[in-house]
Amino acid sequence: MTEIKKDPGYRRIATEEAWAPPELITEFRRVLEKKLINDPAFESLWGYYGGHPSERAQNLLRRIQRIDESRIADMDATGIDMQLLLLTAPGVQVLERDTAVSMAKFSNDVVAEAVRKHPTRLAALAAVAPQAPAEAAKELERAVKTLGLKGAVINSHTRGEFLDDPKFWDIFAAAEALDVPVYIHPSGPPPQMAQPFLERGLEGAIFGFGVEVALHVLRIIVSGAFDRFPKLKIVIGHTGEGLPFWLYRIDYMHAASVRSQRYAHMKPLRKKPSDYIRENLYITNSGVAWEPSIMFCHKVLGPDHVLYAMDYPYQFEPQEVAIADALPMSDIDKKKFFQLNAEKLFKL
Ligand code: 1DF
Ligand code: MN
Repeated sequence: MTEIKKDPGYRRIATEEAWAPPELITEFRRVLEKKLINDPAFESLWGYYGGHPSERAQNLLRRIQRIDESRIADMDATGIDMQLLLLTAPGVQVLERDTAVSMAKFSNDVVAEAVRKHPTRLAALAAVAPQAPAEAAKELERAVKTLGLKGAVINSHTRGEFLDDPKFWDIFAAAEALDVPVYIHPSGPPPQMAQPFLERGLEGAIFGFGVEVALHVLRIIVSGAFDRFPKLKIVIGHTGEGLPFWLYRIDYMHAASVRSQRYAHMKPLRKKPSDYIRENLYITNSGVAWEPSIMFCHKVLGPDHVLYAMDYPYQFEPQEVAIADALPMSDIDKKKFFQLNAEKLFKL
């Protein structure tokens, strides 16, 4: 095994680490068995992790349900000082409204208890059910104020609907008022988008996840949500799901589209799309232990908006910690990347 440096001069805080209570896995299986939802990408994802005999699926299923000493042991073995826990995709968002609301509360209570037992090693984001926006906003407030959770995780689209729809904006209003971020974590593309991905097995983390989140964030930007909620902070993983690479073209084409009045529904924004990406967006390197991609994001978004993440247990590769340690950043920027940005953004 690769040597992982002890005392590198920063705490390694991993910010997109997945967990799921057994009760949620049971719900996933029920939704699949009873065909309660039309979502082929979800069927592919949890049809696999929920029961495939392969070593990858079995290890995943075991590890993801544990938020106890065995998880801490995996963290110790890989030099991770703290994990920020996110309810795994698609979270409660594939459940019926009332079940989703109660499963979100239940999960938040369970994860808060684990954090209480290991306050220096674990922190968590709150699950919310966008199916019920007003309840979601209330649950976020409860989770932050009474449970000490650090923001919200939303596993991207909810039954094919995206957060740029103002019907969801109670959630943004609550996050802004509480001064906590919303982490938009991927799930598979919704049915109206999934077919061409499914035909080649590309709907999951290999590509479909990233395309769907990038689309989701861009929808939020052009909707004007950040003009309505200028202090709203959104976090996305996987080195920004490709978005930083597109900024020049998005700015140019957005300005051209608005100026030419090509789209009646594309309204002028107060700022350029890239301004919102630099100011309102934070990105993590979850699942991407690759210098060119991380350093590109670092250059485009600046040293204060790029954070470390591992994506445990989906991507539990000890040598990737050594790769991140070796990134060509100044000492202070590396400390920001691994520790200080996470402490500030999530108030750890
Ligand atoms: C996978 C990857 C699954 C990530 C995930 O949650 C996930 C995967 C269901 O490899 O199937 O969070 N990821 O973030 O890269
Ligand atoms: Mn993930």
